[in-house]
Amino acid sequence: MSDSFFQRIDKIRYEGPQSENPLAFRYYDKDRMVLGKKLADHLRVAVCYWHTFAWPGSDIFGQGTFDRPWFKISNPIEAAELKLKVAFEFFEKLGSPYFTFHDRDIAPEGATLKESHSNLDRIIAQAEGEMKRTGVKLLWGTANLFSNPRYMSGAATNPDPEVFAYGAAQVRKILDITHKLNGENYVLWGGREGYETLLNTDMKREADQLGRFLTLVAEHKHKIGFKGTLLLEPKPKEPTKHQYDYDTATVYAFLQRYKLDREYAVNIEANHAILSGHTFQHEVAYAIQNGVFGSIDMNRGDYLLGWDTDQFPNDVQEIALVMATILKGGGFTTGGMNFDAKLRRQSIDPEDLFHAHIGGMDCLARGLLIAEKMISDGKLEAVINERYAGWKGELGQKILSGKASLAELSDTVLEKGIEPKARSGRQEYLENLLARYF
Ligand code: XLS
Ligand code: NI
Ligand code: NI
Repeated sequence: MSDSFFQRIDKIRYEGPQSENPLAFRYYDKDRMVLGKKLADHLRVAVCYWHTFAWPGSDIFGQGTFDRPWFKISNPIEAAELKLKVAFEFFEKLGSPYFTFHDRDIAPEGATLKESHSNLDRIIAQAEGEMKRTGVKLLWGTANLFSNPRYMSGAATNPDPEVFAYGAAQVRKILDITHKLNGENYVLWGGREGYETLLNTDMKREADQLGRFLTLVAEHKHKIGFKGTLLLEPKPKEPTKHQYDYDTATVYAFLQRYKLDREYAVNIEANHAILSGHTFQHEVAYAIQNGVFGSIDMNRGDYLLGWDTDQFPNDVQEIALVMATILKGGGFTTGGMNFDAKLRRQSIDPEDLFHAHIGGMDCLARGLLIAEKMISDGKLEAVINERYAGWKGELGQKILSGKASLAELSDTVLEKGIEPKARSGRQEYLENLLARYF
């Protein structure tokens, strides 16, 4: 069995925008300085294990299309070992500084939880070695609390407390592992935390259960001294009709209600934002403004399809606006940009994995470089500052500081005969200004 799955591919290098080499970066120049920081340190790119190495290319109508050697090994531990080798060969050749994984992506589920744990221990020991050898770091770990049938009615929100406890056991294990691997974050995506019909669902009770679960996770984090960030990943639908973590605003309200808003931040997925009826930039801006911005899952959807198609990013304008928003918010702390993205199932060659990630990284780098220009010349910012300038004046300050009552404001308007002047929002002017950056 070949343990160099990507032997035809050399390390991917930066060759500049003029390069015709499809296996080279044209914008992702990792050491280039951007606003005082290396480009790679702004983006903090991660490759995900599940779509890239665990998913066989199946869809609801058809079986896997990918011919990967580890899918053909009948011993699941040996398969996981080969998969791990190939994964790190990929991270190394691509030059992604980070990776991400679920417990069940990296090691097979056993017949009992004990067996699953020992499978994990065995593979994680090898992963630790690969991380040391390559210098590739863990952006975040997570538990798969949605694939196994036991979770069909939810994990934390299950009507059966035994399922809740089983989910807790899985999270405890993988949070400990994430800590051991120096993971920088821990993610919870509530795949089955939602409902199909209120005919069988007590929504209030399920919310309390979820609040309890998240509290237990936060307590455990502190107990073991994990310094990374706990992240919740909002998603509005799929697999359930009503997902409890609909969008950032819903998650933020939930966190406040259960007094967890200082314990958790959000992992915003680009296409989840779209599915919830928002732009990606809106979700990022909302999280930043409320102090819960954590990390990004960097995959686009398809505007004609209403589900999570998990495609690699290709819209430089969208990325530039989001990058500018992130930069203005101070950039990532523990978060980064995780490609929670997969190939189309006809893209069956090993090279396709490289084309996908190279294109994604170049798109992010290009977006970052454009955001740098937007921020440095300050033209867009100036329009916003000017638009709200009135609030710096006497009246604005009086209102904001709470020194004017409703009656006093009324008196002021009447006494001074105030008649506000309408001013253009200049959207088309701004859109033209934006177009000039591209
Ligand atoms: C699914 C989610 C999932 C999380 C990790 O839509 O994006 O992949 O990122 O469990
Ligand atoms: Ni995701
Ligand atoms: Ni998703």
